[in-house]
Amino acid sequence: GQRPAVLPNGMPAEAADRYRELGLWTGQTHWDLFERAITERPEHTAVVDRRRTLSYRELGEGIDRAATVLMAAGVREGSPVVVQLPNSAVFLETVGALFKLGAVPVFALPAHGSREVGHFCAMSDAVAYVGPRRGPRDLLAVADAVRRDHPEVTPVSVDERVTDPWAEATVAGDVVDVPDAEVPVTRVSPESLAFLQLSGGTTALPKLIPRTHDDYLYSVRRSVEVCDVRPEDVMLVALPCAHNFTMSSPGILGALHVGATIVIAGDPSPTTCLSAIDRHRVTQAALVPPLLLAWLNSPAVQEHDLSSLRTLWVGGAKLSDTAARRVGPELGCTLQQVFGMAEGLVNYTRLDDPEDLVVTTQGRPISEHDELRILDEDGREVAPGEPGVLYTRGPYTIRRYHRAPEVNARSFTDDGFYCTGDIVRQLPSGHIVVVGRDKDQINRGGEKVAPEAVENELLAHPAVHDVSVVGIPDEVLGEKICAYLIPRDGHREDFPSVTELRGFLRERGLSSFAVPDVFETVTEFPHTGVGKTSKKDQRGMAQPGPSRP
Ligand code: J2J
Repeated sequence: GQRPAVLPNGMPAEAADRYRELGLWTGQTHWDLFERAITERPEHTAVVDRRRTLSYRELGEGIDRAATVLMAAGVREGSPVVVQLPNSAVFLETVGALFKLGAVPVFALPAHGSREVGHFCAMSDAVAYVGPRRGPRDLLAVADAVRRDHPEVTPVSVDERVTDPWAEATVAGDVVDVPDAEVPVTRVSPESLAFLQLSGGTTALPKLIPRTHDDYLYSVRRSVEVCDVRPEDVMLVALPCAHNFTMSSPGILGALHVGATIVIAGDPSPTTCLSAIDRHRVTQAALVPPLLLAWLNSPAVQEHDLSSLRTLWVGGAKLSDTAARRVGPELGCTLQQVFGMAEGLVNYTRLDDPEDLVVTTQGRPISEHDELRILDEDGREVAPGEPGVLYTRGPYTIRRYHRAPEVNARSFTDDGFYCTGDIVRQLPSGHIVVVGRDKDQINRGGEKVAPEAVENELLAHPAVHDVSVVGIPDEVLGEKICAYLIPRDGHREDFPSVTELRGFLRERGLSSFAVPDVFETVTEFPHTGVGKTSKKDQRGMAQPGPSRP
């Protein structure tokens, strides 16, 4: 067909041409990446999870079996498919199969509730939803809700905890016959929509992030170079597979790009992960700051041989200097801080950076073609080294969200810069220090929560008159979620307990990580000069320590 004037990621065709001429975009697709590893390193171990160890050849076979099941669910070229699976080799088989069929994964996290997943189904025009067949109760409830509310979406269920998951997989409740046959490849344009990633909510419902093959794989290849990922490496996956950090920085796709081994931990706990490092001779892992703290403070560090570990990537939320300094001496490996976002821009401290930069900055961009603007409140560039809001544009940063014209108008400038909402300073070396945030978002140890999403659900409770949700400081998480509630008249005495409120939110389909840590009932909210609720004061109210003058 005709080439569109604007690509699915919002980039104009001229920008695409330039990135191709510069050699940044190579025309590679995600299936090409899988295919190359499968054909070039068939006997090398591709993936290890709690139950299965698959060579690249076996991964290829698993992908064909998954593809057969997905075709039975009506998945074809261009079909959006919501994937919500626990961490396991089945996740890789599913995503590989979707790429082989030219279909478009929509990357839900296991913690997303039915409210969010229903939104992903509707916004993407999903034809199928792949979820677990047995297992976590919350996840099964999401699958039930999708079946109930989205009859147009074909449910596919697969149990990652059996040795032959695809033999028992169901499509709309029926087991599918899976012959040992190769499924033909559907070749797609590298400029087409590769998948939809999710934004770390600033709006009540997460936005869908359209990434193309060309743009995303450029960032993966650059991450592989900056992080020195090698074919003999063994990468531990402890964070949710579907998250952008886990997928691409340098992540699962970085490992596949060089044909390395991916070890998927059953859970992120230090006990599980540190013993996996020892047993599988893991060379690298990606963590959010609270997990790094859990690892550092775990007695399991002494019990295991961690000498194989070369690099830890830590990002998703601000890492404290204190924790950063402990990595080298206590875990015997190099720290790379990562400041990234599913919309695009990724920064790393470099492996040969001096210690001071590694512990006090969040790194510098992976590409010399990343354009950064740091602006003050009036939209003017700040003086060098001064803090301001970070705007960015470049070869792998989207210039629009999927089907969200109103949000696009405020999230992107007319010339295509993305407003990150992060307040940063840039050092003469190019390194960035994240100093704050100019967006209504809570970053709970790397998990992004939109206060509005939580407020909307709490307001639906009959005992609640008004609600305001804010992030309050927490030593481990950085921030945790606090809901201030004003009871309705007549409900002050019989106001629901914390347990009841939590249950209410989960039942309404709110994601598990968005459920508040703390509930406070009050009679009124502090106000700003113009009578709006002052979230700033509310954050301060919960803050221990000396009061302001
Ligand atoms: C402070 N804030 C950070 C950091 C992200 C790699 C790593 C992380 C993500 C990610 C990612 C931070 N220090 N080191 O996609 O590829 C906050 C910022 C940012 C937002 C993006 C990747 N690293 N952040 O976390 O899309 O506020 O991506 O804008 O989930 O997380 O969130 P998300």
